Amino acid sequence: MTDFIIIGGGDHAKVIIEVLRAMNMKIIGAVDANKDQTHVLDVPILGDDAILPSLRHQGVANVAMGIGDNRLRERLGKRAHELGFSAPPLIHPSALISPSARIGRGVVVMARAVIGVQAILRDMSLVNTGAILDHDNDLGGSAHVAPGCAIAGNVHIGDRTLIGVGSAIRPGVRIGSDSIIGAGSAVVSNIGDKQIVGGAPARPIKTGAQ
Ligand code: JB2
Repeated sequence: MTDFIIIGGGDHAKVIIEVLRAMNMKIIGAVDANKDQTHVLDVPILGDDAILPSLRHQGVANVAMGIGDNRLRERLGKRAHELGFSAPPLIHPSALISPSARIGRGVVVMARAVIGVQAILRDMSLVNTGAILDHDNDLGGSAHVAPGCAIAGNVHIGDRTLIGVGSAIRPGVRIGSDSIIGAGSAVVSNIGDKQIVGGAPARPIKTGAQ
């Protein structure tokens, strides 16, 4: 059984705990910035990020990123990498992953998600519960596709972009980095970097504000 430390002890960490258990992985504990917190579900909080070097020194090899915020997940994932931790992809057993998909370091694919042929999930990206990414998608590093999204084929999504819950994206659309697609959007044309859009069809809400 492979040992994991979870980085983060909030709501996303709870979901990660269940993915790890469904994969039959062993959880040593979690680290969280909130020193007053003792547990996330029944998993003990061992301390804050300052204890990561000693955990690595003690032989703990793997981290699971229990942080939903894309920028924070990216930053803490890089730090864990620098400390020598591995971040194996976490794929819930009920997810359907094409054998030709490329899955990066620290990627998480939640329950009932579907990843199509020759899709690319870059490092630390997150495909949440029941989301569909069809063939030839390219999901950027630390990007997040929220629950129930339907992403058609050949869509490119940039680094750290959030696709809000239940959104739909037309085939071949390109979405830049650091953008937010609001919940329930229908994206039918390209979206640039650092855009915040919403609605059907999706239109700018505000720009450059992230
Ligand atoms: O630097 C940090 C740090 N900063 C905040 N290091 C560590 N180790 N932990 C940090 N945190 C902790 O992340 C906070 O103290 C808090 O316990 C946790 C964030 O918890 P929260 O429940 O606010 O968010 P989340 O990231 O677990 O979940 C969000 O994203 C998910 C994708 C929520 O919006 C969920 O609903 C969503 N499903």
